[in-house]
Amino acid sequence: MTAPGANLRINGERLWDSLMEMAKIGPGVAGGNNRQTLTDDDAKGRALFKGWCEAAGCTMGLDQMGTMFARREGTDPNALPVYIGSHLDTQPTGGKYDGVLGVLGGLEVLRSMNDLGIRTKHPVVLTNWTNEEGTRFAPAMLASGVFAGMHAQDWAYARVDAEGKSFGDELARIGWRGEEVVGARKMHAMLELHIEQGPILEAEGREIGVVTHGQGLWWLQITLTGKDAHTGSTPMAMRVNAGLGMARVIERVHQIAMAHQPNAVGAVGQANVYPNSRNVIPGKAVFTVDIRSPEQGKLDLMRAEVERAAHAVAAELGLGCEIEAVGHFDPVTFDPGLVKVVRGAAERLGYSHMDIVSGAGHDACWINRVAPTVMIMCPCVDGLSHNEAEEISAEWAKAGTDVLFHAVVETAGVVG
Ligand code: HGY
Ligand code: MN
Ligand code: MN
Repeated sequence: MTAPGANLRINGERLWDSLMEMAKIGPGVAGGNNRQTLTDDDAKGRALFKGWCEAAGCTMGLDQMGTMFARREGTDPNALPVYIGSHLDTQPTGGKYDGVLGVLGGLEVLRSMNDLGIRTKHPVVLTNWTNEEGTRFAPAMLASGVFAGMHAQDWAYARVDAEGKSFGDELARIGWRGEEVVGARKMHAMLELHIEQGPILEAEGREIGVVTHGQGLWWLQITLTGKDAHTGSTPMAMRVNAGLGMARVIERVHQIAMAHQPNAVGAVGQANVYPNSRNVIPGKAVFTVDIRSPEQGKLDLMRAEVERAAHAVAAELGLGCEIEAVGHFDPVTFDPGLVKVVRGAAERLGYSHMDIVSGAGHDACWINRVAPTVMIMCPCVDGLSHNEAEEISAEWAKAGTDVLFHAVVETAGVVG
């Protein structure tokens, strides 16, 4: 398809206003957002997004995982649509742009196409994927995973949060469970705009990341069981301390990731000890190991080493040890043809750019299994994300959305 002219640009101010408007819903305590999936705030954000899409002339779809689809017609109704979008759910201490830039940047593309009277052969569908973050209901990218056939829908509905509420019940409670069969939609292509969530683009002074690959990931939930006992009167030799075991495993995870540098990361972000009382030796510890690498062999080796280390620590301390894989996807190679389109768009628009591997997981990582897919990234300040202080510049937001605009128009094919 022919590439659009360099003068084709989005309305950066309107985009920024929409980002700030959405940020008012589910505010955090330090300037960011706490709009976790399937909460009342998520429902409010969905309603605002739906109103904006309808005002832009889109027809709305909703599937059984609550994923929202806003369709802008093309001249050929039978042509498979070009999908754009990301997610509106946030971490509990999330930023204003993680996921949201991809959704509202996509909306800005539709608004700009309307302003400029652009008609495309393929329809364009803007998507809000349910539960990308996976923090309330593990794993991450849950709805896009069901869409790509990686998870059964019943399994997804049965996922529970820390209060024992199930995904399926909460989706019904907020009134956003649709009728569409998940995954029935077929795609011509999928393009996701997202902030980098890392320091590379800013450090290199580049405005655009052309995402060629994505890291693979394992989330391993480890449960160590020992014996509750008095922290004062129990002799050290008699203790069966699950908290100590967790501490040793956390250290081993760090050492394993460091031993596989470069291109390996590992940490424990979620950890609970029980009964979590100041003067009780923890009889149980439950924590999730997050390890990632763009290299399949390294990723699988790290998983084996973490599991071996956990069992060794458990044996040293006389603890029970159960390990459950609660999240996984292999390293991703995005569509080379779409990567070329994105790179060409950045070039044509005069934005500095570089190829990059996504450190974070995204819905695009799953959709890449069922359609040609690519990602576009913009920098974020100090590479900080999953932190309420997450920040981007309006210029970076505009640059990423301009590139998305060009890549969408080229992929969907301008008519007339
Ligand atoms: O975990 C991730 O990489 C994504 O932010 N859900
Ligand atoms: Mn995200
Ligand atoms: Mn995130």
